[in-house]
Amino acid sequence: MDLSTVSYQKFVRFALEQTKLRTTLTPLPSQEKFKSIKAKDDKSVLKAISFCAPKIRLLRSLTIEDSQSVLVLDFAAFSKPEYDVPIFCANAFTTPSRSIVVLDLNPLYDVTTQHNYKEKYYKKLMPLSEKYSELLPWGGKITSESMKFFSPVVIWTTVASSQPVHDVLFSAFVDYYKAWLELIDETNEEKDESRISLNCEAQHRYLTWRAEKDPGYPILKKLFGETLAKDLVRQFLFDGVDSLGSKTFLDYFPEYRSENGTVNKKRSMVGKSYETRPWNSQGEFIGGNLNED
Ligand code: BLA
Repeated sequence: MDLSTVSYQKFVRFALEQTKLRTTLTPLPSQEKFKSIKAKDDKSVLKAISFCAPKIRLLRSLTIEDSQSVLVLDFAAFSKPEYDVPIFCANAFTTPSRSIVVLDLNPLYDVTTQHNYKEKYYKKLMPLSEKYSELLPWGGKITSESMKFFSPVVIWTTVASSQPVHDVLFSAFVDYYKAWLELIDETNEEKDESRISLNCEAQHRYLTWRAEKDPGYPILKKLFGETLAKDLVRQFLFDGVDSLGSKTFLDYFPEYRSENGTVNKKRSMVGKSYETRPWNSQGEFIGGNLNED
């Protein structure tokens, strides 16, 4: 596909417009800091925006577009820790031949074991994943650790790039983002300090995982060099990783400790699995016990 005919800007514009209809967005300092960074290749066009709102700790978007070779969307939104709302996550990596996509409302708590959390947020949303299961089919084996961060409605797909696929992706993005905004609208502030700290730690664990193991990192490193790529990851994409908690990657994921005490560079200690969708239409996990890995 000719990538100059498609773009992820429309996705970002839609999300901002919809959010502004419901709440007040305030730009964050990280937007100023990263908005004018340039890629080394002089071709990729970068757009970085970040905001907060009364119930939203961080809403940020990074797009990298080089219409000759690649389009990247990394869009996420995190509630403030006073709310246990799932994390909106839209990631797409599109080349002229293929698109790798994750679209989800990533749970704060393990939905395979915490049934209340699953019922609270995902029961109503199950029709969403049914709606797209044919056009955006399961993308095949995946880094097993990722499954703990995915919800029963996750769209994980690798598809041949085309205009119709791009249109379906937009439609799915619209549905999932509206669903997330509804959750934000409806959520009530948690007053119990211990529950607030649990929410905070759940976000911190998520940020810690992604800041260390995101599959997009090698590309960011190639485009921006190691120092800037690291700053982009820790201070922009996964902002909060250095402030929401003090645990380290190895505290959360001790299985990654290598013999000399550093973090094992492998993306997965378990390997890749889940050839087919491990959730049934009721949102029950049918992929075995995630915690036995
Ligand atoms: C591949 N990206 C992947 C894969 C997943 C994700 C699951 C398949 C490889 C794997 O099994 O891990 C995305 N994984 C996620 C997300 C979460 C997760 C969103 O655990 C959230 C919890 N992808 C991007 C960005 C880039 C990118 C911003 O989102 C580039 C800047 C690139 N993703 C990218 C590439 C691959 C990939 C190049 C294929 C390479 C690989 O398989 O490692």
